[in-house]
Amino acid sequence: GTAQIGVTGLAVMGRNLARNFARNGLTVAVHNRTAARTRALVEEFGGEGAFVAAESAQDFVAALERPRRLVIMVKAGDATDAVIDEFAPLLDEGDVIIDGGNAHFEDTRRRERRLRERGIHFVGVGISGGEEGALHGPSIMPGGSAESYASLGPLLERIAATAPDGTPCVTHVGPDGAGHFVKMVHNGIEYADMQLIAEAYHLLRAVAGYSPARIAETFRTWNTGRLDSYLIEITAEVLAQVDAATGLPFVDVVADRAEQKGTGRWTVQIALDLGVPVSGIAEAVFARSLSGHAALREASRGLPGPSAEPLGEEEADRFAARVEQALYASKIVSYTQGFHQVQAGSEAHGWGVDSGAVASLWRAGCIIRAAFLDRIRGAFEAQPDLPSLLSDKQFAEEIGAAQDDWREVVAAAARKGVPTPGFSAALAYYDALRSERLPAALTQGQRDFFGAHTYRRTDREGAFHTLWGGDRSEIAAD
Ligand code: 2AM
Repeated sequence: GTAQIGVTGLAVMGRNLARNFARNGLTVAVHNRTAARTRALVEEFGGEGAFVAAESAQDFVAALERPRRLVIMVKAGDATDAVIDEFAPLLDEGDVIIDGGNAHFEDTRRRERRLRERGIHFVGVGISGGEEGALHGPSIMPGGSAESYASLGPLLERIAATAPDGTPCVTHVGPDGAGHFVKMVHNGIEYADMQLIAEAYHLLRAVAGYSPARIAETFRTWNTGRLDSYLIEITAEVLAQVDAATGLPFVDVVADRAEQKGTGRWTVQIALDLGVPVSGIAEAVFARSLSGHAALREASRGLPGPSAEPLGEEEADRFAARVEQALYASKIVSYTQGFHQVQAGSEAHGWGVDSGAVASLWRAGCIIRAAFLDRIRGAFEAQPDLPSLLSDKQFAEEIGAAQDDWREVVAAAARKGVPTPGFSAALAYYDALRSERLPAALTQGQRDFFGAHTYRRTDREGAFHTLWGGDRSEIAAD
């Protein structure tokens, strides 16, 4: 075969990825269960580059140069296993199967183990950037063996997004499921970013009394500063949109029930297993879930709240500036939590993930791309063992400068009855981390009281138990 890479599964993501490879000078074998899609791709886009259309699995495999590199782009789950089962018997030792779907990293680990026994490399790759990214340059998060990356990496570099400094947004993240894990956390951070932006909008609307068009302008201004990011940019577009049918702002005619496909939920589930406090991501997942509980919301509509008079013009503008501070500070916390989870996953699985490299490949192509990520990359580069983003001098200074306004905004939200679970959780995380003493000491006392769970002391080594039901003296417990 002559094709350097093959793509099977030619729905829009697979088709765009195949076109991206071809447009960048690679010969691409294309295949789909239903051959009509393969034919359609070549008919419509055949002029963009060198495609080899294969109708059967055998033809597809035969079209690939060795070691074969075959990208699976089907819906994550059973379909992935079905396609692996179809192709694996046709492959040889040293061939590489690449799963570009949104697989759960534990599935990727299982598939990698199974295929490794047969000498086949299995590379789970997180791909972010949606349809447009797949075509014009996504952010690519490959896991799998370092050996497979040696041959695959140069091909991925050709199609990846390019960061402002010219670096392609692809790096070998780590072995087996590391790529899909990092993609999962990316999506969790995306949920948190979106929630924080939604809260900023809600506050500007309900507290400052701004119109959607005015808020669009505000976001456009913010997008020229430290919040410069894809999500802020598209938020301005969405807020400026006017519904053609009614002439109303688009946001006012869209049903306020947020949906989800599950990667945010996975992030939180895994975080719970790892014991990582990703409260911002969790609040974002819960906020979407709450919005969808129509009956519960309907039944609660009559509950009392504060009076909702918007601020005067001048006060409103001052408040808007404070919201920018609160948004930025909360965003720093979201990323602090997300990178904590990346490191916790890396340690649990022995992946050796480099946080700076992860920040680097999120700088372009993906949904959370932002100027901010280059600063995170810089922070980890300057200090690779940075215990937390909040320990970085610059971020600590910025969040310190924002904290007064941040508190004002959270307080105003509470007074005005605007729900800000993201801002509030982020502030609580910040305050908890900087606290000298936490009430966890009291929690330990309670646990010892009802369950003899024991506690440790600040002044002596060892575990202790107080005889709560007896004379309340303390005994050594180990
Ligand atoms: P299809 O065009 O034959 O339906 C998204 O659904 C993509 O995944 C489509 O290209 C689809 O192929 C493919 N797909 C879904 N389930 C599949 C399976 N079990 N085996 C092979 N391809 C599958």
